[in-house]
Amino acid sequence: MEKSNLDKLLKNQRGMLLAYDHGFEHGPSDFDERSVDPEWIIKIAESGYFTGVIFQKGIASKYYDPEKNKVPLIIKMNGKTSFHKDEEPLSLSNCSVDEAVNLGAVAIGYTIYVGSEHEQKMIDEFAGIEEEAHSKGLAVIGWMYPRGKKIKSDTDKDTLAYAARLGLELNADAVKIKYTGDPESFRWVVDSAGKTKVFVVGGDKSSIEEIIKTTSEIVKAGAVGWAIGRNIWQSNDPISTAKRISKELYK
Ligand code: FBP
Repeated sequence: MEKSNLDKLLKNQRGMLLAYDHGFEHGPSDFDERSVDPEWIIKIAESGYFTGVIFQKGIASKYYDPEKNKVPLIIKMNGKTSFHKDEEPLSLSNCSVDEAVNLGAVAIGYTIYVGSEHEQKMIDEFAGIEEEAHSKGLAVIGWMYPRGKKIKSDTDKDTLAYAARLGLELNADAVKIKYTGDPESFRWVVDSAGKTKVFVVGGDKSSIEEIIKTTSEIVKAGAVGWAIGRNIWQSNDPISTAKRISKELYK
């Protein structure tokens, strides 16, 4: 059986990953003067409430020090800019597994736009990365995002269950996926992922009450926790927001 480093990203079988690859995916428009600085994000990630932090290689290389920083690193391997808002997205790798290892990563992340007409290219690239990452002791997380004109709704229960199942079929240790909106339907998504753990995507900024409510629902449905960005570092007080979410997650 392949060894996985996913346990390094979990505490009591729950986890909260701080996502910060938005400068690549959306551009700096998601940031303000405080959150544009990766040093500030590392401070939030090191607050004790996060079990991992997600960076593209450039931020990791210039800001993350594996000797000093305690929060485990996940390197996001692929990405695309928002200039290509085409209906059939494609995202390809810009980093090697060896580079992720050298940067101090315990895991890699890779987006597959499930349903896109370019899906197969991402599946093929993911397969090679998965094999190499596992052979080098890294955990593998699939960002399983249904997109493209074949996808009617990216929060549909059966569509998300299919995307989660694809993560299991491709040997991801965890998937990062959207919430369906209710715990009963999300339970089917989690069940479909089998032994592949489920992290939920934070999404656009919403109220803290909404995030706390969703936290209790996703835990009830069997997810391990969040991979969350904007709802943390766009909040007025990111560390106390993280503390409140973490309290609910570990209840
Ligand atoms: P958020 O919690 O801010 O939604 O971050 C999760 C994430 O998956 C990021 O890793 C990524 O940059 C972004 O959302 C992609 O969002 P989208 O593809 O919807 O534009």
